[in-house]
Amino acid sequence: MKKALITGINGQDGAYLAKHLIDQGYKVIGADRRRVDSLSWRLKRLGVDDEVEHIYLDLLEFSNIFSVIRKHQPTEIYNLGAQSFVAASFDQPILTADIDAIGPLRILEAIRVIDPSIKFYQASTSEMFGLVTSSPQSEETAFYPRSPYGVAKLYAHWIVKNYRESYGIYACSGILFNHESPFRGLEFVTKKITNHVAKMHLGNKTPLVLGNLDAKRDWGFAADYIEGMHLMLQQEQADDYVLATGTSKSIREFVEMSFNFINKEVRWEGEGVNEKGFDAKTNEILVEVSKEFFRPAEVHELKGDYSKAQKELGWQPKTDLKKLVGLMMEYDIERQKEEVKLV
Ligand code: NAP
Ligand code: F7E
Repeated sequence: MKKALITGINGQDGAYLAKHLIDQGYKVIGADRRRVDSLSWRLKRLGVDDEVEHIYLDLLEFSNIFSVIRKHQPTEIYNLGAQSFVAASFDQPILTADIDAIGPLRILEAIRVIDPSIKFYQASTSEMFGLVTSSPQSEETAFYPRSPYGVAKLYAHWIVKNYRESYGIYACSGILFNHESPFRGLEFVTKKITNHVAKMHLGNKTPLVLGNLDAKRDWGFAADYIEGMHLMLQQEQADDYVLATGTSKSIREFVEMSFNFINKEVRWEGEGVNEKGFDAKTNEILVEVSKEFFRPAEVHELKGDYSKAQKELGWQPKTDLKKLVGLMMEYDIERQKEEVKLV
């Protein structure tokens, strides 16, 4: 039986990947750092929490990583654990580097010593392209990270390549562009938007406050992307692959699509931090801009070229942005209704 160890099991991707692997007959060891309370609500919502063997693993602690791998002897390790919020990496750059750059190195060292036949997946990111040098971005595009998060992930990306070339370890990096879902963490812009718009739909009058509305992202659906992660570890040779949709939309457009879902049109007025979004019919203020949510250095535009993954893995995205916004809005409206019932 194949046995997968997933770090970051309680995050968005960890939950979807666990479900996918369990459906494929895997035994899943779900690892996350220790917390006072369990945070496995995503696994519960997907109906697989009881099938996952939960263990503690902190990417900061080598002895912990080493003994977990030696004890459980997984055939595949998916390293999804990370300090994954770009904005927070400017406040905690050293912690981010320790978890996101040295964390994967700790796992690779444990694999090298314990059993180099263990296959390894590293969650690389389009944030490594940062201030892009060409568009769309593929596996061949030069990197230019713009945050401590992007720089840390770039170290991890190269150390994966290095261990593959130096020790023959089957180690892959999936260079994934932004992928979202109803289970996205609340700080990320898509979820912040759909969650707030859902609240406004149910009567909340507080405007949604955002930062840079002009940044553009290539957004896909997380459940599609984790299938690509799994495929990367099933090839004859380990390699790195971009997963993306090949389309790019602004935060402003994502806001408009979310309000459209509740039958509201947004009319924009003003510029920069003075810009506001109004309900085109009622003139109610829907959106405001605050400096608080701008970053010291911004990634202005990302758009991925997933043709290598399509050709070699047979992978392609199945969910377009309109459908994704619909899935997130439906979920958030229902969840807000449940919370209202509890009060
Ligand atoms: P996520 O929801 O933030 O999940 C990350 C998980 O890592 C969380 O459960 C977190 O636990 C855990 N973690 C944090 N610090 C840790 C530590 N020291 N030791 C062990 N676990 C730790 O992220 P995601 O969206 O599922 O993304 C999965 C991976 O893909 C991440 O590595 C991310 O950087 C990368 N990635 C994501 C995207 C995207 O668009 N989603 C795109 C490219 C790459 P806490 O809840 O306790 O913090
Ligand atoms: O920001 C802008 C912000 O935090 C997207 C992570 O999963 O994807 C994610 O990183 C854009 C940025 O995601 C707000 O300035 C405007 O340009 O949703 P985000 P991210 O930074 O792209 C990559 C691929 C990863 O690897 C990361 O782990 O939206 N923006 N206003 C805002 N962003 C946030 N969070 N909040 C705002 O109010």
